[in-house]
Amino acid sequence: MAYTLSVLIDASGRINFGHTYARYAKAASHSDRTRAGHIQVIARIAGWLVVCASAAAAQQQKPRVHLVATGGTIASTNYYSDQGGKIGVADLLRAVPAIDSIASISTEQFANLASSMITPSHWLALSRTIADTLRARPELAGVVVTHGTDTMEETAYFLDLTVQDARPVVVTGAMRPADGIGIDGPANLYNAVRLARDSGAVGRGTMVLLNDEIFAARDVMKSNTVRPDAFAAPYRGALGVADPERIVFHRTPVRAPRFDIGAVRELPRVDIAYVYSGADGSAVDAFVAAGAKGIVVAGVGRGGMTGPMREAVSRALNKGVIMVIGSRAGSGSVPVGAGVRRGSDAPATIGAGDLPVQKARVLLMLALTRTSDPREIARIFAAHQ
Ligand code: DAS
Repeated sequence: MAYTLSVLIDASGRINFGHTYARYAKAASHSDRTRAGHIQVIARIAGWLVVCASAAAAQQQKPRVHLVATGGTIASTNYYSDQGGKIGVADLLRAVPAIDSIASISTEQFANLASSMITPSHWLALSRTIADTLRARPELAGVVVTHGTDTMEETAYFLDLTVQDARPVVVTGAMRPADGIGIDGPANLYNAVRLARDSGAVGRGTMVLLNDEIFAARDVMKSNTVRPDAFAAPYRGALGVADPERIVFHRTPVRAPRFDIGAVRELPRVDIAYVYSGADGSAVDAFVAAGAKGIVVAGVGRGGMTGPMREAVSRALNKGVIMVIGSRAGSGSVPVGAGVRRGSDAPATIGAGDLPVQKARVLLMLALTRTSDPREIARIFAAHQ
């Protein structure tokens, strides 16, 4: 039996239902036809409500992931011109419609900056935002942060050292801009969400995902200026991979107790001094004069220095500045040591272990929020190897 329904809203705003119930169209009385029409409308509304309810239920069953956007190439357009543009978090998501099928995403535009503009104050604020969100939303599976790649490893390590929640924080970005050719941003974002909602990611801390590879925030380094496979963990290797079928973990990262930054308003000044042939001690002296509480030296090989630099380091130690010695080699370790000279209480340099100097700086900044005792700081560095 064919049935046709029409709804007309007249000039006075009254809703009129018109309908034809084919077999009875002629025979049925006007009130019967009206009743049939109303039933039909109610049935349709009920059907629509059922569809909405099941869509909402499906949405609720999907893992929930919170996306915090901070900027970087992934959010940049016209990148290689002097008229660069930016896109916001909604456009980042629009480029990856498939995300909708794997997670229910909430978003936050924390900043829209090149990562060279991200400062230690941003680290503090970002870490607090993530911690607050995780605390307030127990239903979240994890958090994804989009970030410029240039200083991604520093922000990611800071988050790894300060976010206490066991749920994963995944930092991602892109080496190619949002309007580039063969762009990597959408795939990286999609895989980052897959990782953030993966139950195997719980307890692995902050991770960095680009180019299908998963790295511990502690171990990862940007190792190329433009290529999509720019990220590597030269000393310890990747944590796992985002294969098309599943997230695969090869190992669990080393994780020491986190730092509580609840009462920290500002991070202490820590600088990095680079060693090279003929380097004198000017950089170290200048950092001390500028008020550095700690200095990380990017030594040659296993932490070597020129004679004048060694003298500048001794001067800094005598003034109570904490001196951490790493390597500019890019891989390998400088033994941590005890923080004081053997047989005396005179301060000694502390080795960075296998932390790259930019990561040793992050750890030293946080260690200095707890103590300025070199022995204690050496213990903290040892615990984070
Ligand atoms: N635009 C640079 C940055 O913000 C590079 C990048 O994101 O790849 O770090």
